Formats: sequence, structure tokens, C-alpha cells
Amino acid sequence: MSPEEMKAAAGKAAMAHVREGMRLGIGTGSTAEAFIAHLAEAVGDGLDITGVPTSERTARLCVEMGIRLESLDDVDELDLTVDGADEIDPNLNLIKGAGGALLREKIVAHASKRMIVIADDSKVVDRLGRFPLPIEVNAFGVETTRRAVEAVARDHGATGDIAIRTARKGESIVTDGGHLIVDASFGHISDPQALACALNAIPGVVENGLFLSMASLAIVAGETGVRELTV
Ligand code: ABF
Repeated sequence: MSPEEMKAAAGKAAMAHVREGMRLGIGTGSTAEAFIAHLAEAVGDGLDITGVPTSERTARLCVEMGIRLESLDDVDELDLTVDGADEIDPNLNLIKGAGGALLREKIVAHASKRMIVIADDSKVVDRLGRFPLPIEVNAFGVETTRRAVEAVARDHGATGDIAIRTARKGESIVTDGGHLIVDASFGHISDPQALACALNAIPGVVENGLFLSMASLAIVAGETGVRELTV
């Protein structure tokens, strides 16, 4: 299977958990978009769900594809969120945020009774941290915040760059919430819970990309098919 076929397979398998009338958190990223394509097809066939998107990009896509959306505040509690990830460990702890949507993704996942993460095999790791950890930060005093993040990250074993994310022309990328992203390269993260607490204690940090104990099921597509991981 090609990477696209794996994403499509994971997205399709997640549809088995979607029920009529559900209030659904809808993720961001190419794997989530594979799920959205299957969801839109089911909606076209008469499935009635209400979606809450985790990014402006996902919102636009859902509208284009005929998926009815509401704001999180109007829906309040969600039945299920389906979203992608950058890394998944054996306890289904996640690194998310490569797509720059981690804050809304975490707010939506936290408001959901269940979170299912969908991915291809390349995202499954023994220990989090090979992928740089995205951290959403306020634009005010961003260099001061970056240095504070760097100090915390070094205390927690970071060995690589701690850098403000830029786009191709060298300008900082700006999230849907108007914030910036700092990417922190660890190599591996030995204590994700302690790291998450220490990062969120920095005033300029809005949220970090560690999603700990949030997902209850991972649907992972690989060469040999789709498998489900639980804790
Ligand atoms: C979102 O999209 C993110 O939290 C994660 O960073 C990214 C994964 O993207 P893809 O599915 O394109 O690899 O789920």
C-alpha cells in the first residue's frame, strides 16, 4: 500500500465507530482528510452527524464536502473525535501539531468522550520524541518564550534545535488562533507528563503538542492491513 492508500484505509476503518446523530470532532492533516472524505460520502448517503472542526482548513473542507458544522460552544460535549498524529507510543500518548492546529485539536479532543487517532505505521514509536515537539506560543515576547522553552527542554533531555517555525520565505507561521509555533527536538522524551507540565507553566506557552491519555484507540494502517491499538 502507498502512504495515501494507508491513510485512506485508516480513515475508512474509523467510520466503523461513527454512529447516526453523533457530535463529531473532526481532525486536521492528510490522514484526517482521508477520514473526512469517507465521512462526506456517508453524509451524502444520508448519515446525520454534526461536526466540529479542529482548524479553519478542516472547516473549509467539510463545508465544501457537505458536512454540517457547528461551533464547539454550541455543541458543548462531543461523542467522538477522529484525528491524526505525528507520533503514537504504546500507551497511545501522542505528539501532535506538525499541521499547526494543536491548540484547537486539544480543545476539541478534551471536549470529547472518546478520541480515536488514525495513522499509518510510520507514526508508531516505542518512545515519543523522535519527531520535534510542537509548542504553540503567544507572539508577544516570542524569543523570550523560546529561550524559556529551550531551558525546560534541555532540562528534560532535549538535544536538538528549539526553533520558531517558519514558512518557506522565512516568516513565522501563524496558527488559526494567531499564535506561533516553537518546535523542540528531543530525540526521546523520558517523562512526557513532567515535560508537559513544565512547558505549560511558562507564561508565553499557550499549549504543547503532547496529547497524554487522551486517545483510547489507534487505527493504524500498514503494508499488511489495518490494526487497532488500545491501552
Ligand atoms: C494533525 O495533522 C496533527 O496534529 C498532526 O500534526 C498532523 C498529522 O498529519 P498527517 O496526517 O498529514 O501526517 O493530525
